[in-house]
Amino acid sequence: MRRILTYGTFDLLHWGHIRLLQRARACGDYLIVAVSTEEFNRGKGKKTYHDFETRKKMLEAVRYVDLVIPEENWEQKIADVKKYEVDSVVMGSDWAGNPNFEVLRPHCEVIYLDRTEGISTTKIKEELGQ
Ligand code: C2G
Repeated sequence: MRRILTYGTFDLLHWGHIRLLQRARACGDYLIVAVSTEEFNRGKGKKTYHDFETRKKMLEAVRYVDLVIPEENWEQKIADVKKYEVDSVVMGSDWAGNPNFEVLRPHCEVIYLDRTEGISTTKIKEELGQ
């Protein structure tokens, strides 16, 4: 059973997120999503519309997602890969080459999938005038 892990904020869940989850799941048989906590987002200077619990519940309702865990810091990824026996970490291409993910290569495969153009949480907020 190939186990896949991905990380993200997944605020205002949209088609770009769903397409990423769909393709990440298709890379294996089991998809784990590590969703960022409020604390971690504050550290990234990110304010989300939905809180952690809501973003977690929304992801758990997505057919491609098998398990949702908290992303609390940048340093947990190697431990996550070992703890959940992950075969591949899959991220969108905006993360391609990022040291936070390249550091995982000795422990698992790292795959970057093309981002879905024309959609982002920021764009949604801007177009809704927030
Ligand atoms: N994504 C995508 N296409 C979009 C928007 C997002 O493929 N139009 C992908 C991103 O590349 C990422 C995932 O969907 O792999 C989640 O995106 P965000 O919620 O914006 O997550 P991010 O802020 O990139 O947080 O430790 C890593 C961070 O937690 C990632």
